[in-house]
Amino acid sequence: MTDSFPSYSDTVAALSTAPGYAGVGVIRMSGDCAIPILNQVFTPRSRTDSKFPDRKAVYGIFVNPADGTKIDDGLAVAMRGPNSYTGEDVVEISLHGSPVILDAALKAIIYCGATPARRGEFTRRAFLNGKLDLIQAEAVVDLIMATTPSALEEARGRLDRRMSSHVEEIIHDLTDIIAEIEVGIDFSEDIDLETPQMEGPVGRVLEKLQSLLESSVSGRLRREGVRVSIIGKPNVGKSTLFNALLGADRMIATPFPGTTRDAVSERAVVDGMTFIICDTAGLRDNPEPIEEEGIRRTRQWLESSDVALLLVDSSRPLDYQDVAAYDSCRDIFTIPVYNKTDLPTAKGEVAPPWPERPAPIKVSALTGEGLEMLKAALSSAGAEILRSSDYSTSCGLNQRGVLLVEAAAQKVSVILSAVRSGHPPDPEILSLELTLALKDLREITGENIDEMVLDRIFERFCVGK
Ligand SMILES: Nc1nc2c(ncn2[C@@H]2O[C@H](COP(=O)(O)OP(=O)(O)OP(=O)(O)O)[C@@H](O)[C@H]2O)c(=O)[nH]1
Ligand SMILES: [Mg+2]
Repeated sequence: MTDSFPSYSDTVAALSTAPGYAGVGVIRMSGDCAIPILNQVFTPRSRTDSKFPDRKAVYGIFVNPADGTKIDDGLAVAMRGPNSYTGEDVVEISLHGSPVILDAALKAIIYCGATPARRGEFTRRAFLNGKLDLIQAEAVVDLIMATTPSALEEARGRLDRRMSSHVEEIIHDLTDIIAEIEVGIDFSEDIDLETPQMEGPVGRVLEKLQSLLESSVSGRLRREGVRVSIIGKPNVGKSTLFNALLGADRMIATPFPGTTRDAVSERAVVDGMTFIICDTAGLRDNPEPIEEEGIRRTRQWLESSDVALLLVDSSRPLDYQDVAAYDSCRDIFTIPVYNKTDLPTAKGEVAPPWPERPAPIKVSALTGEGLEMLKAALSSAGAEILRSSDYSTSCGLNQRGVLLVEAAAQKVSVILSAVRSGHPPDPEILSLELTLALKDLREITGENIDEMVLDRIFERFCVGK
């Protein structure tokens, strides 16, 4: 490329509104050449606006720079960096929301040298230019994708740095502790590194990490919904109940035990609350290989569930397989459900292993009888779980953040045990281990983050954000 033909490749452009017909469509550009390109494609109606005053909507004509023909009329706003979303010069042009107009306008901008933006490119640039940390950048996509007011509020909290400030506080505390140990190493002849002095600060860091994990459970519940698994031995009617709760014929239900081979989940709103309901493979002894894999997946789902609906067939005697299925739900909020109440009730071979109260819910997944009772039980269980996880106040880290906090907490907890045991490792080792925990935490906010991890994060975004 010659000097007379500047490289515009750092300037990106994309349609920022959803594709399709609409009242208005917005094209966004970011980069050094955003305003020079605007000058080429957009002619302000008033001469006083010819320099595109900062953050002022300017009315004018969008022209095709190749032949000077008019594409549309609309509004353009220039936001000069660093005071813009990306930190660079940003331009937003609002035109009539016709896919033909917007396509022609975008082509004209690319003709002038801009590059089509990749998914999440604007937010990625905002992150790289220090306008947002990674927690906030990830909140942007959750804000856009929120399906309930409560998920929206949770994402808004993260975008407003409510979560970032907690993580930064712990980073700060940990940095202080490491600095103190380092001073001890440098002046080890003069200063005696007393372990009891470390126990308090390290213990407080661990407490803060643990409370971050707790609030992240609540954040996840608000963002994604309460996770419910339908559990039981084969043929008790799990898939039929799953379909009834969803109000859709989603899963195959047959009289043959072992019909469902995989765990399948769907989102359902019950009494205004979002649930992710999972139909699972029936739990039984001696399954054949495909079923065995299904059962492994069932158990995996169950581990991350908030509620288990333990289903039994009330027309058949309760047996040890029902008891074993109930045992699998030991650590989870479990609602026993007697299905097939439209058929005569059979006498059990074994006593029910669950408590008598609250009484199990009786339903017929086939006729729909009792379904309202079950939905009410589900929504009150959901409300209880949200309440116990501090529903009202918190926002939480996503799975990436949770894994990193868990990794940091693991390292800090090993050190705390060693310090408490009275046999702490050498100060050099202590410092090294705490520095590794610090690195985990810094990765949450995006310091020193790997390019590939960034690619994965921004893949979730739409083009134009
Ligand atoms: N009478 C009656 N039959 C039911 C009811 N619920 C399910 N069934 C029948 O029971 C059989 C098994 O139902 P499924 O929903 O496939 O049972 P499942 O628990 O998903 O079975 P697996 O996927 O094999 O573990 C089917 O023939 C259903 O029509 C019910 O409430 N009443
Ligand atoms: Mg099934």
